[in-house]
Amino acid sequence: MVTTHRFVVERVRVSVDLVVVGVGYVGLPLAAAASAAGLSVVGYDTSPAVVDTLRAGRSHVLDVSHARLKAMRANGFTVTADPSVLSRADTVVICVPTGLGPDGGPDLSAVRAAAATVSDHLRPGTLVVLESTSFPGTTDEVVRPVLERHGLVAGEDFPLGYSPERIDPGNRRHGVRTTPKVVSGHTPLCAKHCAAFYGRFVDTVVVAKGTREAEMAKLLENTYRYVNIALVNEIAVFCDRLGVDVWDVLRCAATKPFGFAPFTPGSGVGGHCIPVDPRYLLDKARREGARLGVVEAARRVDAAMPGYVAQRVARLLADDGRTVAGSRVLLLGVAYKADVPDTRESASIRVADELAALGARISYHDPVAGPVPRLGPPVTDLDSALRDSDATVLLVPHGGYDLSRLARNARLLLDVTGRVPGGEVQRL
Ligand code: SAJ
Repeated sequence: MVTTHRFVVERVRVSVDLVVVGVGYVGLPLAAAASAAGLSVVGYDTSPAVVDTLRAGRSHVLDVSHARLKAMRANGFTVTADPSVLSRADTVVICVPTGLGPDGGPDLSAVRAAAATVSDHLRPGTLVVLESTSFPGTTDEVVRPVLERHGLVAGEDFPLGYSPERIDPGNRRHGVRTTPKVVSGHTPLCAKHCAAFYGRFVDTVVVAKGTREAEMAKLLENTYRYVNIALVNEIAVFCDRLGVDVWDVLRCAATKPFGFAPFTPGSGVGGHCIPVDPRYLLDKARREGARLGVVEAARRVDAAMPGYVAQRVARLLADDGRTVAGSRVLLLGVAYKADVPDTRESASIRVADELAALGARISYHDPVAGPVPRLGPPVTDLDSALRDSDATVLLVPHGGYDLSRLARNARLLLDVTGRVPGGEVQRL
């Protein structure tokens, strides 16, 4: 008699140390740091373009080079659009965008969708961490109910935490491993799990009292920048009225070795964090019936800066006997900050709108950021554009600009950045 042995092979679940949900400018550097520390990491993203780009070995994130991505892949890093990988995760970190909705308020749709996908594949014991920036209560009141919708209970069946991202795009000095990481948990035990996880690849872990403290800490960090940028912008406008050189004021003030953090005036605050996060704070305050007067005032100052820059251009042209209407104005820099190829919420675009409303004929150049569709194609020949323009405005001090050359070749130059050498240059 032939005995057939039927081996019942339990599907061996090969666990993954970390699944990052959303491999963008926050998720990919996180994955890179964990991978470099030897963790097995999988990136999960709903964008086929992101998955295909990374699978082709190309990084779409400034702070993760192709070489670093290659090293990650050599360490076993893979990317997928298949959420079933989440069922094999020991830890899931959600790094999806939290922007503004059409009403100007918080848009948590990506966070909700990510939490729903995680909940569909959540296993008992999996640590789930939210990194996306949002108002206090998001982890507990928005994410937790979604994760629990199939019956698992946070703090009992799985640990739940919040740890704000602190990625500074383009910052070569501070990365994920070397930037202190604030962590928190739904319960003290959740916080311990969260701290132990990040402690595997981050040098310094700081445990907050709870998820709301960690959420608020992040909003404070960025709103602090927003308010102080508004302060120096307000001082810059006042100095202009007084005939005081605000750049020399800032140079002198910055010598104070304590109690003063230098900020620079400009055309306004751009990017997907600093102009957005204070709106999350203001929305939370509104819903709680509270007023944040300092933050509201900063918003008014920031909103006025593009118009102020446009007025300064008009003044520059008027001193040259020209009106803005019909003048050719060249804008240098449409990225939201220097040396970052990103135009989201760029104040430069708001300056373009203000100048166009005054009748100026706008052209623009940016050596780093791609074209801005609604401004038309950028100029490619900078020298001829400088010669052909009635006025040039340096809005973003990209490292690739030869500032002395700009001063020599521009007919009229307004330097919003305070970087162009030479006493005769008009500055903000
Ligand atoms: N800006 C000024 N004056 C300043 C500093 C900045 O006008 O003195 C403008 C910039 O031009 C830019 C905007 O503000 O348009 C934001 O600049 P940022 O340097 O804060 O850069 P982000 O938004 O790319 O990154 C910030 C992080 N930056 C720093 O801490 C230096 C940090 O606040 C957060 O980790 C990150 O946002 C985030 O993701 O929250």
